[in-house]
Amino acid sequence: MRILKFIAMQVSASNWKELCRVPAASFLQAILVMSVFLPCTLAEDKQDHGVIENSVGMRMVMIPPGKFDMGAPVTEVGSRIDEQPVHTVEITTPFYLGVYEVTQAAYEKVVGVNPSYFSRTGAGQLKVEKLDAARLPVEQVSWDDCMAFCEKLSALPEEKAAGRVYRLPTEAEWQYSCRAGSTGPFSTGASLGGNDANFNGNFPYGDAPRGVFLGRTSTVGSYKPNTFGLYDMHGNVAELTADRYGRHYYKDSPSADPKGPEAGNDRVVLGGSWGTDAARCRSAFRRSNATSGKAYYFGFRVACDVAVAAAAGN
Ligand SMILES: [Ca+2]
Repeated sequence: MRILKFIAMQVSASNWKELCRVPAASFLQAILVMSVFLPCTLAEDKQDHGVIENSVGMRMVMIPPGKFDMGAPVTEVGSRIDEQPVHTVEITTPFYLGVYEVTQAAYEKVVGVNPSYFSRTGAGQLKVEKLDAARLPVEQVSWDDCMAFCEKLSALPEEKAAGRVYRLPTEAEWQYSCRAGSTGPFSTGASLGGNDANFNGNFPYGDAPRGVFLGRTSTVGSYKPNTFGLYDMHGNVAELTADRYGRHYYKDSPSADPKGPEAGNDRVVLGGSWGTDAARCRSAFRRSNATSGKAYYFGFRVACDVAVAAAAGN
């Protein structure tokens, strides 16, 4: 069945005619060859490097525990008071994190609506008319919308059966994942240019040359991933996290698995977006947003605890 499904996916309506001209023997030969190699390829693709794929096609990668220096020193160009002091933080347990920002396709499958500005029917449709909008990140979502998405996704029968409970990553989990072992301003090093991420390329960072300004979101995974295999941590849509925002929180943050201040109305948003300069896409850059606030440059990615997924045999 898997082979037939794969063949059906590869053969579009436009090339059925061509296929019908292929002699039956050759066609059967091709099926036999694919039946040997294809199952291995698909199995490896789904499990390689700790990546899993859930029932709505979202890919999640396992992030290992570890220590990192959170925040940015005063000497880092663009560093702000709320990124200081730099302090060592330990992420004590592994977790899964979305390889991509949540796409419009995934959001619509789970919630039933697509609020995105840069979508097939959104106000910014002309900007993305030549793109497959399903693979663009969802935006115009509030923190409350993200929580509702996680709740609905976790309640899907297949996800419940797999024991996967979704949530937003904490700010520390997000920055740790964004850095992926790097210590400078970006996971790409000391500079960020138009070939590295989707941001306003008129304002690159470090010695990177000026690049394009798309003025819109881009297909998730269009730029190189970091060493954890995560795409678009810098730019595209800025990402909402679980934590409340505290301007001076880093001064007395716990060193293990910090979860943000206990009180406050605003939440932390990270990574910059298609509309910001490169400095606001730095690993340490943080900003706040009201839980009900929406914008066409805000999106999110989801986390899932490994212990929960592992207990269900994943
Ligand atoms: Ca992003």
